[in-house]
Amino acid sequence: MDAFSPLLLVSAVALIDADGRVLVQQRSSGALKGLWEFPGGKIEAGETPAAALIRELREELGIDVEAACLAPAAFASEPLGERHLLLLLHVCRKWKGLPQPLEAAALKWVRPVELHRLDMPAPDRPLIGLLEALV
Ligand code: 9L3
Ligand code: MG
Repeated sequence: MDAFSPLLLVSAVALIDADGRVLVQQRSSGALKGLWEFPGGKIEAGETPAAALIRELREELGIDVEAACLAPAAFASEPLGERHLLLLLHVCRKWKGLPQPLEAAALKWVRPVELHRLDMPAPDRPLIGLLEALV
């Protein structure tokens, strides 16, 4: 990994419920298996961050969100394995459907302060403080 490694753009969301808890999902395979992350995924060529997230949330959780409900909140730029990842975090308080672990090993709703105790991918970790301040 050096300064010229390709930058991987990833869009993610902190879904926040009525009790101020945040949804995290546990990755089920690959190098990050077992880690708890904010749901989302790679932004494909030609997609906006919001469009990528709307697609990913259907695929991963079976829920529908509207672009207007996705507020960009923060970003983290961190090395991850051989790549450098730019994680664009949104917050969302309104969606349709009940989140299900369609791709994840498990889902859980946690208070922002509890995120510190979870094993999260490097790019997700710097965003915990923001959620504590926001929720
Ligand atoms: N990633 C890290 N934190 C996140 C998300 C959604 C993704 N909150 C990392 C894991 C993969 C890469 O970004 O290395 C692409 O994500 P995905 O498309 O495999 O979910
Ligand atoms: Mg994903």
